[in-house]
Amino acid sequence: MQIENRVKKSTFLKDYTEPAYWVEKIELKFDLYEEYTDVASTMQMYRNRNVADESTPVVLDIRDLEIVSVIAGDMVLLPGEYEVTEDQFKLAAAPEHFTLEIKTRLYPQQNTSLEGLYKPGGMFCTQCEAEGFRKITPFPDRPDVMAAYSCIITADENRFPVLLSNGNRVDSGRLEGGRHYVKWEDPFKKPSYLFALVAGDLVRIEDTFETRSGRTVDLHIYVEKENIHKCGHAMTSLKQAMQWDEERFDREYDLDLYQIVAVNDFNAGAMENKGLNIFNSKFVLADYKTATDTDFLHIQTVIAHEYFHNWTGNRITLKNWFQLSLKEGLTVFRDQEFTSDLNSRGVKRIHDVKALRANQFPIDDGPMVHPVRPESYIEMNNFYTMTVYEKGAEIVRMVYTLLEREGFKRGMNQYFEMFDGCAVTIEDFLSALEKGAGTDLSGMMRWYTQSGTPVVTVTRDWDDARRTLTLTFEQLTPPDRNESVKEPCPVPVLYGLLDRNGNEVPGYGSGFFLLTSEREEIEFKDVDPDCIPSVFRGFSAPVKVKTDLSEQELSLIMAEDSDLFNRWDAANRLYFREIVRIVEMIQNNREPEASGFLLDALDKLMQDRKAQKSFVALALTLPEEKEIAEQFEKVDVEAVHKAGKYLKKEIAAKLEHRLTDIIEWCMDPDPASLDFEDISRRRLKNTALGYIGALETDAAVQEIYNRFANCENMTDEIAMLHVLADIDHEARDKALIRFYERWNHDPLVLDKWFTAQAVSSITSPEAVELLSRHPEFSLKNPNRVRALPGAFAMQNQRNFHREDGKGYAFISNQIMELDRLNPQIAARLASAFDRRKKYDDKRNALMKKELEKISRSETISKNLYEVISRSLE
Ligand code: B3K
Ligand code: ZN
Repeated sequence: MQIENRVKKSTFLKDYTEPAYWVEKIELKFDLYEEYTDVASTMQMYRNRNVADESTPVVLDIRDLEIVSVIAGDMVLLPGEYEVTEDQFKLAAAPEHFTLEIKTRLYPQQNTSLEGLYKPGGMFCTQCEAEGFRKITPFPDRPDVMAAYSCIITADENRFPVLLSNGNRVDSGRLEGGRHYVKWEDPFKKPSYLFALVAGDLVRIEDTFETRSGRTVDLHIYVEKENIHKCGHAMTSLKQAMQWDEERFDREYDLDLYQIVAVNDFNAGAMENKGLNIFNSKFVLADYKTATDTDFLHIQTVIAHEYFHNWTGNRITLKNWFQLSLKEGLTVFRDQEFTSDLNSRGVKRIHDVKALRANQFPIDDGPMVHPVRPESYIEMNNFYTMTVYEKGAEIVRMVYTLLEREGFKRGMNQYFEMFDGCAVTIEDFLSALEKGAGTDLSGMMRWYTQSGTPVVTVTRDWDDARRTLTLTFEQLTPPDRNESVKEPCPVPVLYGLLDRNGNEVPGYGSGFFLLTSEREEIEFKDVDPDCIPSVFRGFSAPVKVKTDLSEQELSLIMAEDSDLFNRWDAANRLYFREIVRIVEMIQNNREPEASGFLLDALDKLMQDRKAQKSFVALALTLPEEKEIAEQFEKVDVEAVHKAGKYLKKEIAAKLEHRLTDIIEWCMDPDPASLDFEDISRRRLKNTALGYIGALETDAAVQEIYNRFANCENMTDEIAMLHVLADIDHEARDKALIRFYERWNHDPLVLDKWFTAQAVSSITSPEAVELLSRHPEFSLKNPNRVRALPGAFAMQNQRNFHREDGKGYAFISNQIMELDRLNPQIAARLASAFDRRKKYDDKRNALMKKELEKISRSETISKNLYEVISRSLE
């Protein structure tokens, strides 16, 4: 019964109250040893008179902590003089100002949750967001308590020559017994989730950045010795981000030192600790032999994202965790803009929307549905979601559209001015923008508080006499567990109008209108009857759009629209329609057949030499099976797989000559170059080769294998491996063995080897289970979990959902084992079952059985409990 309560306790936004005591200053001392770590924390605290008086107890958060001693003021307290429960440390009362000194003993080498202080490999590091600081020392571990930190670290000098924390290094020296110490002081007050410590035998690359006011900032990136040659791209990205933030947002860096450390075992992508970012090594380390173009782009984005947090998150932080999107949605928007400015805006937009539709829209339709600002949580870490991050960024983007570039900039400057050094709410953010820009944003708050994806239906009416086209927009958000009736949201619509040849109809080039109610109309006067509306250009709102456009009209938009996003979107819609049609043919035992109009449209696209190559690659990419699954009320797993495979092969067979031309067109990019044109060449060439591979003839397989064996960089090598891994041919094994032998010394590349197999449509549950017993597989490394069971459950529709339920059983066993080690990652993996209701009764029942099995575990973590119990509701 006790376990039940432990995991069921929710925290509600409506219950928020200010903290009873503030922490002015905290001095930390860490003595790191092989078997344990001693932590001494001395806090200067004072009462918050708004909410507390002399009888108010001091309550600090704790988790899994061994308390060694407590001194309050000058008094050593005996254990009976303070109270320790499972999650709280309590003093009955305290004077208005007081000092509290608490010593704890930690066992970082046993900490497999990778939260708090832990010891991956031979180093020590911390991860405190969201609530990990309480695993280090008792503290009001909430983002609105901002304190000044200092930190002394002592450790063996040989084993841990590098000792890092936030802020500035102010002192260091030798100690007895081969030990040494370093003292750090952070001049900026911060919440506990931004505290960080690193100790290890690391090397660094160094650079400097001169800020626009003329200060020199030292930039250090720390890695393990063998990776020193792989940090250059991360450093370049950091400097690009620093410069961009000065130019676009007037934001300068505020300390004299910026440090990044790469860690192999890391739950998230990276962490924006003040002055000491800790990164998953995947988002730091890269050279062209071991990292793909996509990896390079991700590094640029994540480095920038964490850097941008220095202002949006650190200088201005959150009043409570419910406001998470205030920093994450806004910072994702900023990193998207950065990437768009540096690379291709249109291509970036397509990638982002594709990811949002594939991964966020399904959350809104599943058991974890929550508003961008959630109302409650059991485990905060479960709310680091695409909804909070990416949908949050879409809301900021809509605000940006409404205020336009200059208004938005004024609004942001107002926000920085008003709230620097404060812990604030999303309402504060919107009101600062309103004030700065002088534009009313009322209504936008609904996007944060109401869950679900609005569906906007656009219909056309033609009035012959008036030569007027009327577009009617209707919005409806389906009810969910949060609200049974949804209110309309303000939906910005960017649109244009094309004539029958695909030219913009003059006067309607960059139309904008704001849909605020359930139903509104716009009129196009004095136009031709066959003009075609192109709506939601650039995906101007995170909604599902339904239109009455015909295949021919979509083909024209795909070929001619001036908006790159809508060109891609039209192609994507054509694919969906086509595959749904083919699925129905298969279900009715009819011979599948691809439509002429689609082949014609693709034929044309493949000959478009004016188009950007990355765009062509995206427009030629068929939707993944999990995206296709979303098109159906109930998914027919095998038919979807067959339809996708058939269509790809048919396109390849009918347009092989065009594909060959494309490969020719994309010849010889410099294998080491990250120039956008070179990246685009590789992308398009590999997309075309994916089609060639789909032919599955001996000649095609041979060609792919030859290319695989002669690759000069990882982008090409892994692309060819994925093609081969999906073909039942002896070349598949040969390639997998070759790749393994070549790369098994490099953990990040080995992850790719696991993933290539995990996502292959011919990797059975039995095969993936066997891989999970590979000596190189470990549940202790989150990247490896994401690479194998994660990739299998999320991206291998056909085999995860195999009819006999073996895929489900494998994943649920992994989840249960993982939950004992790392609850955060276990809960992530458990979301694989979230689409349960999309599948037939038999599969649904099999998934339910696994969920019930997991839910019966007596040691279930609250992370996992929250996800599983919602799934079972
Ligand atoms: N703020 C961190 C994520 C922390 C995850 C905690 N479970 C990285 C980021 O979003 O920038
Ligand atoms: Zn972030």
